[in-house]
Amino acid sequence: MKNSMLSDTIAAVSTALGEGGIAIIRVSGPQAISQVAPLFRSRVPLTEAESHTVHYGHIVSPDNGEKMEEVLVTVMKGPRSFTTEDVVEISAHGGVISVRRVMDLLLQQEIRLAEPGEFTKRAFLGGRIDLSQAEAVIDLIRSKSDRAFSVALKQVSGSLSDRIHALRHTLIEMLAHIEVNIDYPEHDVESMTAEFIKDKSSEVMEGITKLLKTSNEGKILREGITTAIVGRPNVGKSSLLNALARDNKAIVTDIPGTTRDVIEEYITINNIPLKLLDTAGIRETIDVVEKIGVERSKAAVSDADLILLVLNANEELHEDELVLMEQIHGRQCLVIMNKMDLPSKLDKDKLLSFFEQSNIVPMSVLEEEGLDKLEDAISTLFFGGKLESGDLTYVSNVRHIALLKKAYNSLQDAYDAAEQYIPIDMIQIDVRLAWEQLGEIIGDTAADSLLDQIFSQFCLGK
Ligand SMILES: Nc1nc2c(ncn2[C@@H]2O[C@H](COP(=O)(O)OP(=O)(O)OP(=O)(O)O)[C@@H](O)[C@H]2O)c(=O)[nH]1
Ligand SMILES: [Mg+2]
Repeated sequence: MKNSMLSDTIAAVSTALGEGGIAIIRVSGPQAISQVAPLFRSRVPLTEAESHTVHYGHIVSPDNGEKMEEVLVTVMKGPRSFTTEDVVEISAHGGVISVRRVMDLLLQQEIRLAEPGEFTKRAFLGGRIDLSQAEAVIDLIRSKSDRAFSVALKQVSGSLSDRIHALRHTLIEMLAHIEVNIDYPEHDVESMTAEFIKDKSSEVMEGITKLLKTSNEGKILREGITTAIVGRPNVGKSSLLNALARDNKAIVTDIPGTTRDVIEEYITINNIPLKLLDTAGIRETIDVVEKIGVERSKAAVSDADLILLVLNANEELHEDELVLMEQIHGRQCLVIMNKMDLPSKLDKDKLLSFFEQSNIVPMSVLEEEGLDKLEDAISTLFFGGKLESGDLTYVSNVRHIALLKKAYNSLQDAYDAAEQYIPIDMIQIDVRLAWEQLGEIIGDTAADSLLDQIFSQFCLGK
């Protein structure tokens, strides 16, 4: 059924549009080779080319044989191709006209423009990758740090799929046991079956819990830690942003109230991606623009995953700072005692009544002192410093997380039912549900609308 939809041939430019070294146009479908052949002139006709070979030649107009572009064409016959169908990849000169000429000719054949993600969708429908692997391809493209890329690469290779398969395997065992039980109730010792169901449900629930535990870290790796730098005017917030970003992104002056708007910058610290937000210094003000800025600072604080509260060590704690400290109490935050190059006037005991010693970082941004300590404190806070070692399987996709939770709940229901000796065919429903919910992660039991929604997130030509 699925395959009848795939009989047409699709084409798209798979490289970024604009000028570049080369542009690659990808064509896929059961007829791809015979449909591109009339447009390609080379020593070996495309229809006689062996799989996985590259051919030099020209794209020609099929009407008059005029040479339209000079290209290299790669032939990959299915199922040993990305889409599992016959694939022809045309490497052309990387220019707008070149790409348009080739695409125009292709689209005059029985070839249509691919939808975003359609190549990957065919790889999925062809059974080459499952849904969680396809989704990891999107993550690969969007990765903002080396670490996030490695995690996505592992998922593309099937690390998450393997875990899901293992869990589902246990559920199938349970279902088989239950089935026998329903068919041959005379063989059953009721209490033994209940024990079996409880054991196996717990086992799978444990597996799910382990995966869910990785989800926080996974989300951070994927989306970055939203980090708000806040404090009173002139304490050195913009200086800190510049130091962490190693760039003069924000304006720094000795005039309090320099920063009026939220400034964003993406950085990575020990491979952890951070979205840094420099904000306007918080104080009472009658300046209309600054007032709006202060409001935005407060909004940034409430949305942040991490708050860096910057204080000027050369001044005593200000009333506004005490209010801020009250507000951020209990949140993930680090206190930066800046300007340590100047004599300290800060009441450290007062600080310690709000924050742990380990969350207070003395610094002098001006003299570049303490930056390493701050970076270490951030990685410890989020990954306990253990980021470099360990397994790279993280669940970060919200869809996967939601399904894992649902499957967990279904199994909890099965467990509770077994405990209460509820009839076995009722328990069967819960176990089957969990099996389906886990299956949806890898696309084994996914609706078409879901597939469309997922693949439409891809770029054209992927
Ligand atoms: N002595 C000393 N001066 C610093 C240090 N860090 C920043 N400054 C100076 O403090 C002044 C204010 O720095 P900014 O980074 O603009 O401060 P801010 O917190 O962004 O200020 P607003 O944008 O007004 O809220 C500048 O003159 C900086 O050079 C430091 O560690 N030691
Ligand atoms: Mg500033």
